[in-house]
Amino acid sequence: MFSSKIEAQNITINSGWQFSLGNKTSNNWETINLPHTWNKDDAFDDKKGYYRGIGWYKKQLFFSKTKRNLIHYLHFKGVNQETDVYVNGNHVGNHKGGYTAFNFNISKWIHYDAYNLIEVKVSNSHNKNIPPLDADFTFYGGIYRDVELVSKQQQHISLSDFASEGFYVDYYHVSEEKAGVEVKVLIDNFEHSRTSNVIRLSLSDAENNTLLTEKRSFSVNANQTSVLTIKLPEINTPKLWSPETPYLYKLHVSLLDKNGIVLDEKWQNIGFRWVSVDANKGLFLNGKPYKIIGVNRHQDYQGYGNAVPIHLQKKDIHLIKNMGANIIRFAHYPHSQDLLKLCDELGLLVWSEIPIVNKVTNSKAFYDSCLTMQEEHLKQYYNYPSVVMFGYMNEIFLRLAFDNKSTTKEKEDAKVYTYKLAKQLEDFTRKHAPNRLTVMALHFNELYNDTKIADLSMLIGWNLYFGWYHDKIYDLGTFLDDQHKRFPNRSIMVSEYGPGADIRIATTIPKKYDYSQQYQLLLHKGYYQQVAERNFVAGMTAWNFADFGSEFRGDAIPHVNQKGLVQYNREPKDIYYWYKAVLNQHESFVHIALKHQNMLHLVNETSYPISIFSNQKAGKLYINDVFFKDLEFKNGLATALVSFTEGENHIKVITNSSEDSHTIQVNLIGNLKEEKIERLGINVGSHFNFIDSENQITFIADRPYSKNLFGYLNGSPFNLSKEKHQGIPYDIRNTNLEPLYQTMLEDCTKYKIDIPNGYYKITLYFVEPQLKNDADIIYNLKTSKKAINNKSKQRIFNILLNQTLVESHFNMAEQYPEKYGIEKSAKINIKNNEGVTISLKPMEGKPLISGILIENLN
Ligand code: GCB
Repeated sequence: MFSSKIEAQNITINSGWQFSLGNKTSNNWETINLPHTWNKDDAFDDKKGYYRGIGWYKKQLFFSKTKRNLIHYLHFKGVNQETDVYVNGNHVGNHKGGYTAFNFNISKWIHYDAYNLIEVKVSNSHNKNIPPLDADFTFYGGIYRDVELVSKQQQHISLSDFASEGFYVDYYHVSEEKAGVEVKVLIDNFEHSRTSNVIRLSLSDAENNTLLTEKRSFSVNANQTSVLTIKLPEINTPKLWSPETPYLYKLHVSLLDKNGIVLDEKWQNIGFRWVSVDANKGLFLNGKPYKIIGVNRHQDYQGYGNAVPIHLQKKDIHLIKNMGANIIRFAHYPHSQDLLKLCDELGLLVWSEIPIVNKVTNSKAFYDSCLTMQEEHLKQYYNYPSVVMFGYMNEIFLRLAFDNKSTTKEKEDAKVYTYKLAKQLEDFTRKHAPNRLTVMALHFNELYNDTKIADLSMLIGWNLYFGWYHDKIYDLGTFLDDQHKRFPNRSIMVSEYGPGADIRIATTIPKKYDYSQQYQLLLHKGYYQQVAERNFVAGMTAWNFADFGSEFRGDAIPHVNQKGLVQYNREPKDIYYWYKAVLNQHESFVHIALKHQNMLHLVNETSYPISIFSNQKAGKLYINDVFFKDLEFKNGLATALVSFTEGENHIKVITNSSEDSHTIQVNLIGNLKEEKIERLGINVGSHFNFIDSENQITFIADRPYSKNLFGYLNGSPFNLSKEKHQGIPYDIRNTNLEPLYQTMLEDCTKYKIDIPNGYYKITLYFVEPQLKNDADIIYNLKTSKKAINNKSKQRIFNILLNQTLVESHFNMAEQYPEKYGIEKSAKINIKNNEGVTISLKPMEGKPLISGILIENLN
């Protein structure tokens, strides 16, 4: 038989594609490699919206006639979000959904000993029949995962069952005493006659000793698929899989022809474990209570969009494991399967889900695409022992909760059809993945209880933002207790929580919504404590492992959701190390939390509190090589109020088995008049220091004026509305100093800085917070520029530096129709020890100011 001579192949065809944005006749082809997205840059630039439309890819593939007898598939691991594939001009298939894999059998369109044109049309346009419809992340378009050309013998393990591996591993009787594996294999026969074949299964341990081998002969009719279910005998005293001991057995599945020649083969990790939930006692792994603590993850990465090389993605999983987490929720869509395999190997439990987020469309087409997506998801991710939960919806009533346009009837209908879809998906998931927990994530709203949608899945994840979007950090426990009391049969966990944090923001008085790392620590510590105290809470997954792209957002970095434990480029924030101190008990370590600062300006004081994280019990703190204090770590943390001296200060912490150090330049500001001021930045109207890391300038927290220093003589911090966090003006154009502009002082007519005599450049920073760009417009390219036309909101003021008028009739609404970050600079000669007084003299409305920078020109 010919087929045994030609090797089946699996070739990655990532390089040298031609890509054209828009229509394929547009003739602006460029050569690119996969993975690729066309939204890598435009989802982060200043103008609102990113390209959501069509892109074309094409490539020539040569097929030698020696491969004529093989069956050829194009295997796409992920294309966002709708794909049409053509071979030599023939439409070979369409796939909907951006996060699951798909295969097309292209054999019948191939010309042998010739080049074949492969064309792929991709669209990331909004499509009301494909989830996600709406979500807090960017829907980057493109072929953003690998593409493979898979060539198989005429009989092979099926590639046509929703692009799964073609076999499904189930476990039976798993316990400490014994464990069994049952495998269902699908075999496709493309021959025009009935064939006789053999399936061989062999199970080996991690040391490669074969434990069991099983063979089964069968025959398949011409052009048919055979399904075989083979139960391997139980093995005794199996080594159980867990995050602590991720022991993996290996299954080898091979398909042979009647002469014993191998036609196809696959390998699969086998992990013996069992998981259950109890409404009172939380989650159980291998029969023991097991608190799950970990993170959510999005797949994109700074500079790459969603087209992230797999080696970078794998680093995420190592970072998460190294932090000591035992679970990852891959949010809000299936992530690369390579990562799931790594979770098997490293020992991380997995929650995997499909992207039905915020709302659903009441159409058959939408329901169908959700169910197909879940079928792909379950079948493609079925075999990973790390996957313990399959989910299908996230905060599905979010839009309904904020809907003030629909009628009561429309809202009632939405509850009904959403529930109906959830019920179908729940039943489907239970049926097709019987050994997994079903799970759903909800937001803080009674709609889920009222509609009873929260009673559908086996485990409920609450996404809770107490202490951020609403209420206070310690209100979490009250909420959890209340839920437990009202729904005593429901198993719950906290599936999301976390505040935004920016490494450029530091404060000694952390406050809700200030984006400081210090507030991030307060909130995560508080949640950890409250969850740890409650046995009925299965665990928690922080939102989010890393900062991620969300085009419509305006956090301290525009277009990025900054709730990450690590930054968008995966550099850890302080909080990552705190988690490591609490959770990682393997590698002893200590970390000083001041590392993002190499300058410290202390106004009228010499001491500053620092935090140190360690998984050790105790340590010693040295400042400038002199013993300063014994440290005792509680819940991973020790703090010390350190006295600093002017200039370079060396901080060192030593524990039994680890040490860390940091050098920081300290500027003690006691009497400005007596100091030579090179540069002084002030973050007007704010309680936090903002470090402009690009220019190495610290804008110091504001203060009321006191003699020989600086400060405001009147005014109060500006708030757009009563709800504090909404008071931060987002989406400021023309700057990357957002946090400097986002906080400001209103109604301040006089600001005094007692700098010594000299020649200075003074820069003042302003923004009109009431101006709107198109920040309200979410997820599309529509723009709505609304300047203030309400004259009563205008503010017009003159700006004076001492007695000199530097700007007259300054009117941001009139002069800058967009929300611009405005800098005004003037040079001034200060004499007679008068310092500088900045006067903002109102002619209409209340003046306001965001920042001041003084630079010595002498
Ligand atoms: C949520 C959503 C998540 C958002 C997050 C946030 O509850 O599930 O997609 O990114 O809140 O940061 O607001």
